[in-house]
Parts: sequence; C-alpha cells; structure tokens
Amino acid sequence: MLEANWTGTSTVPSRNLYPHQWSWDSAFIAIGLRHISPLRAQTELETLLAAQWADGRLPHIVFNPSVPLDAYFPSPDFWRSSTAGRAAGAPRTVQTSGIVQPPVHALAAWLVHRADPGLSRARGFLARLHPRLAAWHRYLLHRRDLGGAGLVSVVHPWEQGMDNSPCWDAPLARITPAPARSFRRADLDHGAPEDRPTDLDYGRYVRLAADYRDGGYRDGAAGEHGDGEFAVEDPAFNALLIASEYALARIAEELGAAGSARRERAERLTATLTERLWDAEAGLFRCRDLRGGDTLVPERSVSGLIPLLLPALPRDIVAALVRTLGGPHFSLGDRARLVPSYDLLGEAFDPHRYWRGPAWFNTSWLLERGLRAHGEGERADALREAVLDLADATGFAEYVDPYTGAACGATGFSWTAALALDLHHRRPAPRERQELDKSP
Ligand code: 9WN
Repeated sequence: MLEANWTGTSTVPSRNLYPHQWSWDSAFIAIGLRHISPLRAQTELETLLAAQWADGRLPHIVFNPSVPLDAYFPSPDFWRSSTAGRAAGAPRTVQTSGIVQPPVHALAAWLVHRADPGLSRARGFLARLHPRLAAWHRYLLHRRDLGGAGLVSVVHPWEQGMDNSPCWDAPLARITPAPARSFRRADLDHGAPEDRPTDLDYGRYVRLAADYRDGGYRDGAAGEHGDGEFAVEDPAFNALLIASEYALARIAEELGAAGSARRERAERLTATLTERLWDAEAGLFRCRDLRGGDTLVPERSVSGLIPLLLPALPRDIVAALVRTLGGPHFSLGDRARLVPSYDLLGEAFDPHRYWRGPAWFNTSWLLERGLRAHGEGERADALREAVLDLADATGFAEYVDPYTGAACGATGFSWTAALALDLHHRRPAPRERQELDKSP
C-alpha cells in the first residue's frame, strides 16, 4: 500500500482524497517506512523540508504539479504561495499551502535515523535536516506564541490536524463564512457528505485561509498579538512540539553539539502546558481560545490526552490521563476499540463524522507510546494489538467507528499502514510473546 501511494519522492496520504504531500502525514509515514526502506523514509522527510519557507514555516501541503488543479480544494491557485507568501519567504519553485500542521518531524527524523544510523551518517541526513528543523521550531515558538505565554497557537483548524473537532465550534462560530458559490469542494467527490465537514464549516475554513493569505501570511511579530480572528492553543499540537524538542536535543547530540538547552526548554514547556491547559476536574487538557476571552474550550477531545507522551509530566497528571482514557468519555479497553477522537458522551458526538467521534490510527499510535513511556505496558500492548487488528481488517482505513471498528473515510490510507507497520516491528518476537503470555 505504501508502495502504491509512493510518488517517487514522497507518499500521498490517499490516492483519491489527498493526492499531494501533507506535512504531519509524511512524518508518520516516514516512521513506518524506516522499517522497510530507511532511504525512502529519509527522502520522504527531505522532500517535505525542501518546501520550507524562509521564515521557518513548514507548509501543511506541498503540491504535486502533475496533479490537476481540481483534484483537491484548496488548490495551489487558492493559496498562491509563491506570490502571496513572497514576503514570508515561500519557495519559488514549488507550490505549497501557507498554513502548518503539528510538528512531528523532528521526532520522525530521529526515529528514521535510529533505524539505520550508518546510512543516515553516510548521507548526512541529520546534518542537513537539523538547521531546517531548528528553524521550524523557532518559527513556531517565536512567530506563533500569540498568547504571549510560551505556547504555540494554531490560526486555522486544519493546522491542528483534527479539522472538524467540536473544539473548533465556538471559535469558528465567530467567523463569517465565505459564500458557498465562491469555491467548489473536491472532498465530496470522494467522501460521503454525512462523514465530512458541513458546507457552513467549509465556508469558515475558506474565509480564515483567504484572510491569512490576503495578509501575506504574516504572523504577529514576536511579543505582539497576531490579529487573526482564530487563535487557539491546542494540547496535542504543543505536546508534539515538546516531544520533537526532546528529539532535537538528541539530534544535536548525535551531531556533536549540546542538547541540554533544548531538553530544559522541553521541560519548561511541559510546565507551561500544564499551567495553561490542564483541567484537573475533567482529567484532561483543554484547548485555550485566545479570541474567545482567553478561556478554556469546554469540550473533551483526544487532543487533550496526547500530552501523555511527555516524560516530564507530573505523576498525578499521568494517572488522571490514564483514568480518563479508560473512563466513560473515551472508554478505551471497554466500549471503544481505538481511542475516539471526541467525548463519547459529548453533545456533538457522531461516530462517523470527521474528527467528531471516530477513531484515527495516529492518535492511538501516539497514546500507545505515551502509555508505554509511563510504564503502562499492558494497556499499551492491548492498544497496539487493537491498532494492528483494525488496520488489517479495514484495508488500512483512514479512520473507524470507535464502537464497531467499521471502516470510514478513505481506504488505503498511508499513515494507517505506516503506523501499523511500526507497531508490528516493535512487537516482541513470537517466543518472547509466548513467555509473556505464560507469565502470571
Ligand atoms: C485538510 C491528509 C489530511 C490530514 C488531516 C485530516 C485531513 C485535510 C482535509 O487530511 O485534512 O488538511 O481536506 O480534510 O484532517 O489530519 O493531515 O491526510
């Protein structure tokens, strides 16, 4: 499947629905590819990073010029990166979007390096990527600290990656939608309308992206507040940045430089994340809506569990997150087969609609890692096996109904295949498994 989705320099998330290169998809894809072709995994990340803007931003889509313009909306002629993004340093030769996606890349680069350090050193993989990854983190930490407290804000729901989450309902309600006749959606050619975002939400996505573009993709200068109408501090986005800061520390050390400043920053950011987004009563992290009176969004999303990844999280928070994961709102190991994207008891819950309840494989992969990192081996094993079973049973579906495991969205979805491959390779060998099964 990854072979079928490979274009020669990168992997499309899905042949029909997403025919270009996506930023966080490529990071997850590289994490799987490293087990079968470390060279291809390195190339995947190199292709993405070659489209980086001079201000450090890593665009969420890198367009393939041989794909027809109407195959995906918003297409290159909407983003107009090389003209509208000129002042922000958009590349001239490749067309990209102007927004970003979660920074999983340094983590991916480190894991890819570890799969074949000899090849990586011989090709100068980390030496070439390190300055670009450092600039990417600098962009986020300096240009996107819109709340002024140290955390990064997303300025569009597509940036956070869970596009249609109920967490965006309140912040999006303030945005005047672009008129429906001013654009044509391409996603409905391939996806069922009842599974995809509504036209009204699409109109708002388009308005936000067009306003950002028309402002030259400018962000608030350091220390100033950006003036966009949508600015949210999201727990998963920031947790992934922190996890990638730890990875950058190890990358720096591998290259003979010091990593301690990055590790300290990762710890400081973990403390800030906890101060600003932790909700002890609910037992999970919340989104902070900067333009909505700087308040916490009262929705429970899988995003609020992802900080479980972080090694410096206080023990009581780890314990609370593990309880929330298995409790009535997410019900992992009980009613839910994989981690639902949104609160099973939430008013907006829908088992099939995009990011409003169904389970995605990347979030379960991240939580598997988090559980394992905090000594929850049995729960991590059970989640790993559930990911492997459902990836296989659904033909590598984009996402699944959290209760039944039925396939939804695209089939042949690259990160599902890649992350299943990664978990498969990290499974203990059969004899070790038998020993474990026998142990009391
Ligand atoms: C917009 C590619 C991307 C994923 C996102 C997922 C979806 C795009 C869309 O597909 O977003 O970027 O058109 O809905 O929500 O997480 O990266 O797989």
